[in-house]
Formats: sequence, structure tokens, C-alpha cells
Amino acid sequence: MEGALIARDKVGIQDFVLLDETTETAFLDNLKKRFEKDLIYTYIGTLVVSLNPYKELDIYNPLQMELYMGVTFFELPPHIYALADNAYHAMLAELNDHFILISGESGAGKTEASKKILQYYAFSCPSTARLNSVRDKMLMSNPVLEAFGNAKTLKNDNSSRFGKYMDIQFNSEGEAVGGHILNYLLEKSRVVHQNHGERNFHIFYQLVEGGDEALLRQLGLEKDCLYYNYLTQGECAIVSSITDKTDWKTVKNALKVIEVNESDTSDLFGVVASVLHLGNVEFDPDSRGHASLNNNTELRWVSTLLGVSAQTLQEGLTFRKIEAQNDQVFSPFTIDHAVYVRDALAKAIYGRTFTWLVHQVNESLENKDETKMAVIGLLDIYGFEVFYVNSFEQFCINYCNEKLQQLFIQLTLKSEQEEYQAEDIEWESVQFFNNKIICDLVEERYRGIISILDEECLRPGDATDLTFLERLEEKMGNHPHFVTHRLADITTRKTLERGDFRLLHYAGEVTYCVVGFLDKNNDLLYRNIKDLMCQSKNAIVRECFSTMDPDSRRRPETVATQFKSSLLKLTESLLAKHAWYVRCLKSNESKKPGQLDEALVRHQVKYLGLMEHLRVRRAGFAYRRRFDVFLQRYKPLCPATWPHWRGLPMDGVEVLVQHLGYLPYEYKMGRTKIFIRHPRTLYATEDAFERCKHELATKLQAKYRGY
Ligand code: AD9
Ligand code: MG
Repeated sequence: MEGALIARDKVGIQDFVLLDETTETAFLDNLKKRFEKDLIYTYIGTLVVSLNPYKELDIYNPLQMELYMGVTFFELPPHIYALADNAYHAMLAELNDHFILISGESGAGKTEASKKILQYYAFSCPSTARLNSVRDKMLMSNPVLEAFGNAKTLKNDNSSRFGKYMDIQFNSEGEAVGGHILNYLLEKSRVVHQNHGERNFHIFYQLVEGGDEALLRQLGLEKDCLYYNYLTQGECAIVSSITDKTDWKTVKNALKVIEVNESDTSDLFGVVASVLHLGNVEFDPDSRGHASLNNNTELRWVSTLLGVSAQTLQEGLTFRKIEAQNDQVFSPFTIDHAVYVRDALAKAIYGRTFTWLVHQVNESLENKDETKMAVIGLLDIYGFEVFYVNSFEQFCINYCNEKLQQLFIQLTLKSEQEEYQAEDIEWESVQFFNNKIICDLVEERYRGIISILDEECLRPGDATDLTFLERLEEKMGNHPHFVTHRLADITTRKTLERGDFRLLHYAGEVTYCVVGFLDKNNDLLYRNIKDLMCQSKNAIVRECFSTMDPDSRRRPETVATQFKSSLLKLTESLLAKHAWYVRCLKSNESKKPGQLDEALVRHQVKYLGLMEHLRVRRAGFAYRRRFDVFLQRYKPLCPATWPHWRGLPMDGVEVLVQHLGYLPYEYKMGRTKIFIRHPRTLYATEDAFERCKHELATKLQAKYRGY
């Protein structure tokens, strides 16, 4: 163990804590050296830094998994399995909840990392024949949710377009007995619009490419993606790196494993197909310029698949019925308005079906025998992203990443240093950029961007995206992280259009175009369309629309506010758990195998706060335990403390560590806790404890045999 720990050869250093100097250059050199040898993982203490290799590495096979089972962090080369295994054993030993925070920008490898961790647990945790099915369901929930919630973007061919937090529930035997998924804000706008070079959600292409003839006939679909308006805007329906046909088979099989029955499966594909047909419903102007339908075939397919009246659907798409006292007024739509209503319906059906699917997965993963002891949570959310044009979706995604960075800061840099102070441990403060200022800018009550957006959404009359921008300019004033055309200085103004605002995020600056902010935040669907969907003969659609609007009189919360509340709840629940970190880095922008763009990696190392984390780790203490907890566990190791220590726990700990031969440099006594500088000290103590336990047990057995 000691040997591996100080290994310092051609492959660089396995733990940045052991670097000779803590400069960015030394950090990058080490990363580079390792990356050249396909060593993509490096530790900072117990944090795993992962650098996306963009190629398959032979380090995820069962042999490797077996190797990492039950070993401490530094015995083997760094691996994400080591982190998974240590989190698991810590959970079992401490009987408390843990979570693994996987972060990094879009395409850095978060989803892959979370899948590897899940596979590791599926392989390494003990299981019974009955629990094997829980394991399979957990694994198989992935292809289903990815098919419906991931898509090709310019950053990543399999980009997560929803946030996912999954609890894996364990019993006291360490068996995985169930799971639960929370999903966050799906990027619904993708259903009706994709930028150039991007695709819609995978499932659409999988169905069209992979579905057999009989199924496609039943759904009225052509076997040609290019036939569908919703699939062709990005002009890249078919991509060589994506295997839609094979993925279709996997998804169909996975749906069975997660117990979606035949009738629901058929309704599910009915929803997917109805969205494709809706996209092909087009409108022509009638003699007065109002929208009228020009293709009744597509509309009929939508009505058949959703099991709703074709005529009522047609009415809902072309005019609005307003109830006025005892009268009804019909207000016909312009073509733009009709397209807007059609798209809103497509987004609503798809978005709600996605949530239904997550419920379905949860039902099948539900722990039925209630022996849950603790959980390990896996957080895999859409990464920070910057495109040529950034809209409401990027605003939400990047805000979410700010929150996760804030959580990381709170849990590591801030609380760690505050604890040293509270415990009177001598400490030289490490400076870091605290992004709380940006979180506040976005989310503060009454004053943040979300509040101002909500105000504009609720303001009757002439509120538009541009008036929203004006309000922002009025209220944000000279905020150091907010820039608009009006407020920008002469050098930055050139690149800012009139309808843009720019945020200086922790990970870089992003220019947002305000067009669509109000609509997307309101996410309204006309009442008559909703009512129609409640009558749908498609059970999924009926359920989604009738159960999700319990109180239709109240105005629903806006999208951004709902998102903000769900992130707040998530943060609260995570703060109550023990955290483990995987920081994913993107090696290059063009997804090239084995290539490392130094400037790109350096930028990520900077904004992720890895250098600061390293400095705190190096100067600080890897482990800390309350005196009483430490004493209780290790007291058998010292005759003076075993079986009872009569004095203060702090004094008992001092006697105990003196007996164990801790050197003054290796530990510090705080006010309530002992701080241990390096994990190896604790591991050695833990090893001694295991041996001692074994000896005690043998002695006891011998004693009883003697009777
Ligand atoms: V996003 O925020 O959802 O857009 P992620 O999730 O961070 O993003 P993802 O895990 O999907 O990125 O990884 C992107 C691609 O990088 C994958 O499709 C793989 O082709 C590649 N990748 C990532 N990690 C690994 C790895 N450990 N080994 C090999 C990898 N390839
Ligand atoms: Mg992802």
C-alpha cells in the first residue's frame, strides 16, 4: 500500500496531493503524462478527477471490478470503482446516507461515470435471486430514460437533456433492495425545434429506424426520418456514431425489464408517433388569413393515436373558444398562433409522458420489503453549456451548474476551512472564488433574474421578452456578473445584440438571447386542449393530463420557479448526506480519441476550483472524527482505554493515539474532534482494529469451546 501511494514514475503521480508543487502547470503536466498512457483517473485525496478519453478503455471489465472490491483508496491505481467501493463500505460501516456528485461541462463524461458506478454496484454488491431483478431494473432504467431524455447536441452525441438524481437503497446486508429517481426539467423545446447539427430525442429516430413494418403501419409512420418536420431541422437525422436500430432493440427489451406492460408500451409508442404526426400538421391561410388545416391525414393519425375526436382537435388547433357569461366567442388563430399551439401540445404530451416514464421506473424499482438501511445517491445532471445562441434552456442548465458548484464549495472549501477555525486548528486560509454572488443574481427572492422574469410573466398587458430585458437592465444595474447592450462598455458591446444579456458564470461568460423567455417560462396550454387530452383513449396521455393538474383554477408556478424550488430541495437533501466527488474534464472539443487540448483543460481545472481544493487538501486533514466516536471504535487497541475509559473522551483519544505511535505531524486535536492528516494513518489504525477484532473473536470462540 505504501509503495503504491508514493509511486512516482513515468505515469505521473496518482494523487495530486503528493505533487511537489501545487502550481497549475505541475497539475496539468501530471494530467497530461497520465492521459498519454490512457490513465484517465487521478485523485485529489478521495476526489476523483476524470479526463474523457473519447475511446473505449479496457478498464471496466469484471476482472477490474473484482480487483477493486474491498480495497482502500490508495492500494490500486486510481479508478472510479475505488470511489464507488469506498462510498459503499463507508455507508455500511457508518450506517448513513451518501451521495456521489458527478460534475463537469457538457460532454465531460458524467453520464458515462454514473453508468460505470451503477454497473460496479450491480456487479459487486451481494444479491439474492429475488434482488437480481432490482439490479436488472436499475441497469435497464438507463437505456429507457436516455432514449427519451438524451439527444445529440453540438457538444455531445448523447447529451442529457434532463437532470437525474438516483438513490440506490441498500439493506443492512449491503444488498441493493430498491431505487428512486428524481428527474429535473426536461428540455422540451427540443421536441419541436433543433439547432443545426443537433437532433431531437433519440427515441424518435429509434422508432422510425428500428420499428418493424407492422408497428410502423399501425402507427401510420413512414420508415424515413426525413419525412418528419420535427426530425429534420438540425439536418443530421442519421449520424454514424449513433446506432438507432440496435438501440431500439435495447430499449424495447429494457421496457419489459422495468415492467411497462404491453398495453402501456403500445400507448407509449402511440405518444411518440403522435408527436411526429403533429409536427407534420401544417396550416394554410383561409380567405380571411386565418389558419386552416391543409393536411387532414396527419391530423387523423394524431386523433387515432391519442384517441381523441379529430374535429375537436382541429378546432383546438385553429381557434380559441372563450366563454363569456352565457355566450361562447370563437377567436380564430393566425398561422403563427396555430403553429404555436400545435407545438405547445407536442411539447406538453412528450414532457408529461417523460415524467410518466420516470414514475413507471420508480414503481418498478420500489423497495417492497422496507428493509432499507441507507442510500447512495448518484447525481448526473446536464453540464454547463455555451452555444452560438443560448436561450431559456441554457439559462436553466447553467443556473443548475452554478448551484452544484456552490454545493461543492459549501461542502469542501468553505465548510472545511470554517471547521478548522471552529475547532481552533491553526490554519492559513486558502482563497477561492465563491460563486454565491451568481446564484443570488439568478435566484434571489424579489430581486433575482427569475423573480423579475416571473413578474413579467404575470404582468397583464404589454409584457414581452424585450420589456423583461428592460426590467433586468433597470434592476441589475451594475452587477459585476451581468452585462447588456446598454450597460456594456464599448469593447464588449460590439458582440452584444440588443435582445441579449450576458452572464459571467463561474465557468465562463454566456450570452443569452431573451426571445422566448416569457413563453417558455409560462409554458401555458389552452384549457380546451388540456380538457381534450383528459378524454384521451391513450391511457398514458389521459393519466398525465388528468392527474398532473389537480387544481386547475390556480395559476401553476412558472417553469423557472419550479426548477429553482426543486434544486433547493435537492440541495437540502444532499447536504444531509456524506458527499463524494467525481470532477469530469473534457479533453478536447472535437470528441477526438486521446487528444488533449491544454488550454481547454486548464480552463476547466481553474473554474472547477481544483487547485483550491488541492491546496485545502494538502494543507488540511483528510479525516476527522468526533473524540467519542473515535474512542468508541478504536479503544480495544490500547490497554489503557479497553474496555472502558473513565476520563474525558479527548484525553482517552490522546492516550490511544500515543499508544498507536501517531507522530505529532500526523494529527491534531481540535475542540471536539481529532483531525488526521493523511488517510494512510487511519487505514493503518483500521487494519490494526480489524486484526484485533479477529483476535478477540478467536479468543472468545476458544473460551466458549473450553466450556
Ligand atoms: V452532458 O452534460 O449530459 O451533455 P456528459 O454526461 O458529461 O455530458 P457523457 O458521459 O455523455 O458526457 O460523455 C460524452 C461522450 O464521451 C460519451 O458518449 C463517450 O463517447 C465519451 N466518454 C465519456 N466518458 C468516457 C469513458 N470513461 N471512456 C470512454 C468516454 N469514453
Ligand atoms: Mg450526460
